[in-house]
Amino acid sequence: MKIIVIIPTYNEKANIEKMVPLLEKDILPRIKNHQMGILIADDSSPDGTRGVVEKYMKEYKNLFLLEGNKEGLGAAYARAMRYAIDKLDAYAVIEFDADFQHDPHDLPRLVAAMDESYDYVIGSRYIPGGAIPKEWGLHRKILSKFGGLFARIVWMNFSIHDITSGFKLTKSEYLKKVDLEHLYSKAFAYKLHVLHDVVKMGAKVKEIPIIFYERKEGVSKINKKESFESMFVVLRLKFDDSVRIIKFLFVGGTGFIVQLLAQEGSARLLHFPDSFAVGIGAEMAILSNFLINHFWTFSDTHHIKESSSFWMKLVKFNIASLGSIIIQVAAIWLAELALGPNMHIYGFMVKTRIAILFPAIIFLVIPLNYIIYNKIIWKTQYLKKNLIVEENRVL
Ligand SMILES: Nc1nc2c(ncn2[C@@H]2O[C@H](COP(=O)(O)OP(=O)(O)O)[C@@H](O)[C@H]2O)c(=O)[nH]1
Ligand SMILES: [Mg+2]
Repeated sequence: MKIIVIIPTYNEKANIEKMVPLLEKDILPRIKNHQMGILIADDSSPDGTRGVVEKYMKEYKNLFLLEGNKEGLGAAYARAMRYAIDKLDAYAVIEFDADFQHDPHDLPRLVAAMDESYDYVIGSRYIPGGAIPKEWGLHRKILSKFGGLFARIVWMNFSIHDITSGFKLTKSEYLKKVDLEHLYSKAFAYKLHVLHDVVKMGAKVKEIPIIFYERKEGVSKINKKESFESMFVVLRLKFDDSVRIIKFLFVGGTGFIVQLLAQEGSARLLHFPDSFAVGIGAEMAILSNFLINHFWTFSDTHHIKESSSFWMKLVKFNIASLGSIIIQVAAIWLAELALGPNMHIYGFMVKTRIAILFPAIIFLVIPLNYIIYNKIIWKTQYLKKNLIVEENRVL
């Protein structure tokens, strides 16, 4: 398979002068079962990095250069990844720094992990055997650790220990489905976006320990404002993931209003008996909730062939709604049995049926409905699978 090591450079002449021959003569030949290549993504470095690369290109036929304007690390990587996939036909790409902070001797270990059938291999500083530079002060150590911790907490993903590592291998099959041209950051935080998307697609991830060294030549291009941008990117991605649940909650709110309007309308204007009006109100709310959820909250699921027809979904939705009523009745019945018809909360006497209604809806009805809608009615679990099937057809 063809694997391209992408090295972004900005004023890395001294480093690239040593790095290219080391990789070409010593490291890459050790990887015998793959066709290895190097793509330097240089942003017109004023120090003449380009000249060095062009000199080496005469000697090494698997060395490529992609020039661009300086927009940031993420922009350089996005451009280089696209080039590696489309023009160089890469099966996988490796993200790798020019400045020897990543040990070139670790490259074969990343590839070996891919050969073990992993799709996304992360060189990790924060698992046993990995390390960050001893020379770093406490401030820098905390900052480095905090960025990743923030993402892990917001995304509730604790299975990956080094989210901000810049040394990793990604199979193109996954990278192709990432919208590289619209990443939320053109700078350092691009890597959070790519990781988020690749993991969400269900890539098999492996972390291998790496030691991250102190930079020896040249200067770091990272600045403080990037930490804030990273947090913003993490939150924006979380928001994207939460859009469905936000819509779902909103629809629930509109259902309440529809119920009230239909109930009062049929009682006051049409003079239906009260109990009948309540029934009409409830069914109207169920109907409107179903329609808005079907055509808005879950509109991206219509092509899923594993799911049932529109009418069957409506039937299931009604059954689920009936289930919600039963849960509420049962919760109140049990609470009254245990606590009596009245409760004392902070010295106030409250009817048990009122005190229990809110927690029952928030902790039982809403989560349960959300799960039923996703798993049983609109079957969102098939979205990921269908996406991959579609992709294969196009290829
Ligand atoms: N092409 C390109 N490369 C960049 C840019 N910013 C950083 N790099 C390269 O990305 C790698 C990592 O950057 P560095 O400044 O060392 O980040 P740090 O290790 O986090 O301090 C190095 O090889 C840099 O030359 C950029 O804007 N464009
Ligand atoms: Mg560096």
